[in-house]
Amino acid sequence: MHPYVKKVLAIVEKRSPHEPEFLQAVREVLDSISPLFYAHPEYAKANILDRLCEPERQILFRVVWEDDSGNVHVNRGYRVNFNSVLGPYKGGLRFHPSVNLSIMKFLGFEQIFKNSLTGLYIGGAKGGSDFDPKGRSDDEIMRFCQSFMGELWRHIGANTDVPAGDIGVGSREIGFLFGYYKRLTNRFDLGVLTGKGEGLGGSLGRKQATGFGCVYFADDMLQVKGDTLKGKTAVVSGSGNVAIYTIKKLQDLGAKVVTCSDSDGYIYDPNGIDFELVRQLKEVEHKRILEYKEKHPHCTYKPGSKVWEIPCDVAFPCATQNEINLQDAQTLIKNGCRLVCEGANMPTEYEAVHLFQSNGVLFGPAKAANAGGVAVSALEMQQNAALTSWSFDEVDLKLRDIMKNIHDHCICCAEQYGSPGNYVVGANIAGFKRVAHGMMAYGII
Ligand code: NDP
Ligand code: 2IT
Repeated sequence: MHPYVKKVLAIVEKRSPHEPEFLQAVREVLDSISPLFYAHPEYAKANILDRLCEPERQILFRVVWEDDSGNVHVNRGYRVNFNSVLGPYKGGLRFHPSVNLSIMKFLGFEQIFKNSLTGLYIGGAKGGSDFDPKGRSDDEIMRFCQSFMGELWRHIGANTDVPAGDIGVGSREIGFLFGYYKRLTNRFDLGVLTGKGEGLGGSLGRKQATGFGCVYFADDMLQVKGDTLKGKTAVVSGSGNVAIYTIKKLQDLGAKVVTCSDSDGYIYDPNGIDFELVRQLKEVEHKRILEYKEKHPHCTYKPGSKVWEIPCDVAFPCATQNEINLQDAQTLIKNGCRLVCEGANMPTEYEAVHLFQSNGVLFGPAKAANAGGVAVSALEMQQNAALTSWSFDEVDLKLRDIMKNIHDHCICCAEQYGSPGNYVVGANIAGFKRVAHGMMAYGII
């Protein structure tokens, strides 16, 4: 590792010793961009890395809300404005009981490079709360969202910070958040949030974008090897927004998807997952994946286990961080898996990534492979700014193009900096270079 990069890593470790997810994300990026610092001594002189690893602003706030029985609850709200060099802060909101500052910072840090890779004008941010939406009524969700926005509104804006969805936040929550923002500010600022509903300023294709984009990226990786997804057996984890549309596009391109999951367990359907049923159960009815078995009794439901034990050709982790550990990676490799493409953010532990790469498994890292979601969010911002809306096909074509550009850019940077075929190195260097260029141009701020 370049001595300057090593020095900054030690500073970050000292500054944030109790933030394991954040440190994991920083280590992975710093490790792979290290070669760049031999070619660009000016980056070290301007102390670019230390500046990049410290968020520009971190907002923490109390969220008080009342449940349907009149009990009063307190949660913690977060918004980490990580970097605004390339545009307004941009990134999702996560509502999940595991949310803490380390997770917010890892997600915000990753978002900087992901957003840079899209080639669009968006900075990096993340936010959310340790609120657990599971089992809550629509009214409770609404009251929570209103209380959350009761503080967040003063920090966001179409040219300042534009939140969107993530785990536990979909178009229902974005609707409640937007409605309350409008009421508080007396402004109909469509561009203040993305992932809005259809006909309500949301872009067609946003809902599908992360999953579709992830499969487009996998398709591009296979194409380089003269292969396709047709006829491949795929395992997908999760059954939320990203998983659902990853399954859909995999099926469209001729792969057979045999699994999906939630945090309770997984479904193995040897006949191929019934996409429409998963969509209905999870996107519309907000139910547990266990109910899939009621409609398809031939399938297997395995509680408390991970999908990675099912043999496959290609694997798509689409649930959450660190869901593939070293042992899962060994199992996948032993069973013949040839490609892993990350729909979720940092779903693969560091050692597992290296195991995949050293065993010749094609590995598509999250910040490149799942950038389709935020890219279409930026397209939503463009449509809102122009008070127009594009057709689904128009958005999907743009998404296809953006994913191909990201893929090619990764390949190109990996090759240029001595790691041909290494998409992790390619994505980190390509994402970093654009941000560093902006930071150098804007001076010491
Ligand atoms: P959803 O809330 O729609 O779905 C999340 C899915 O992952 C659910 O099936 C959920 O199961 C499962 N899950 C969540 N946490 C855990 C956990 N700790 N252990 C096991 N399973 C878990 O979220 P998304 O589909 O939007 O997000 C999934 C991943 O994709 C996240 O990593 C997110 O950051 C990333 N992502 C999302 C984008 C988007 O546009 N939405 C864009 C880019 C990345 P359960 O219901 O039991 O909690
Ligand atoms: O991780 C992500 O890229 C997202 N959750 C989407 C962010 C966005 O602003 O659309």
